[in-house]
Amino acid sequence: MTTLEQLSQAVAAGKSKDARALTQRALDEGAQPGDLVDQALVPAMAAVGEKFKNNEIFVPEMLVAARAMREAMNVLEPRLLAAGITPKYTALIGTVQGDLHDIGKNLVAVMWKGANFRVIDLGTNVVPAKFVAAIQEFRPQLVGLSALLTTTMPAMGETVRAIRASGCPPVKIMVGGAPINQQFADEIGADGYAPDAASAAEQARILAGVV
Ligand code: B1M
Repeated sequence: MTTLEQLSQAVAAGKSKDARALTQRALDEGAQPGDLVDQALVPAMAAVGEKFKNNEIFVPEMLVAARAMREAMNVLEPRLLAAGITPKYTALIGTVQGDLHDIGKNLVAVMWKGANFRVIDLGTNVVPAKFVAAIQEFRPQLVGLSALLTTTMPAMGETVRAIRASGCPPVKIMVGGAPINQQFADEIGADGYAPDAASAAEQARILAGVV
C-alpha cells in the first residue's frame, strides 16, 4: 500500500498520530502537498461522510476522523501556503443567534476544508450583523448557517434577510441543522440546504461553482 493510501486509511479511521506521521512521511518521500489533499485527505473525509450518511458510523467516529484530518492539515498547511496552493474558494460558517450548538457546524466546517475551501468559522450565537460584516471583510463565495433549535429557526431567516438587504457582494447561502429542511430553506430564500456534513461538502462545491 502506498503512503498516500495509508494516510487516507489513517484519517478515515481517526488515527491522529498516524495521520500526522504519514503526512510527514509522504512529504519526505516527495509527494506534492496538493496531491496529499486531493488523493488522500479529501477522499478519506468523503468516505467518512458517506459512511455517516449510511449509518455505518456515528458522530464519535466522525469527530475522531475530523481530528485526524486536522492533524494532517496542521503539517500540510505551511507547505501548501509556501507552495502557493491555497484554496480558491472561501466560505464563512456560523451557528445563528441564540443557538449554542456547534458539533454539527464544526463537522460541516471540517468537510468544507476537506473539499478545499478556506473556512472562516464565526462560532455560535452569531448575530446577523456579524455575518454581514464578515461577508464584507472576507468576500466569501459561500455562507453557511446552522441551527439546532426550533426556537432559533427564525434567526436563520432574519440572517438571510439581513445578508440580502445589506448590499454585500453576492454570496450563496447554505442552511442546515436538525430542524431544518428543504422547504424551510426555500421559504427563507436560502440558495441551498444539506441534511448532513457529507452532503454539505457536495452542496458547497456545487453552490460555489467548483463542479
Ligand atoms: Co441541545 N437540544 N439544548 N444541547 N442538544 C437538542 C438540539 C434537542 C433536540 C434535545 C432534545 O430535546 N431532544 C433540543 C432541541 C429541541 C427543539 O428545538 N425542537 C435541545 C435543547 C432544547 C437544548 C436547550 C434549550 C436545553 C436547555 O437548556 N433547556 C439548550 C439550548 C442552548 C442554546 O443553544 N441556546 C441546549 C444545550 C445543549 C448543550 C450545550 C448541552 C449541547 C450542545 C454542545 C455543543 O454543541 N457544543 C446540546 C446537545 C449536545 C444536544 C443534542 C443532544 C445533540 C446535538 C448534536 O450535537 N448532534 C441534541 C439532541 C439530538 O440531536 N439528539 C440537542 C450531533 C450533530 C453531529 O448533529 O448538530 O444535527 P447536528 O448536525 C448535523 C446535521 O444537522 C447537519 O450536519 C451535521 C452533521 O451531519 N448540519 C448542517 C448541521 N449544521 C449544518 C449546516 C449546514 C449543513 C448541514 O450548512 C451550513
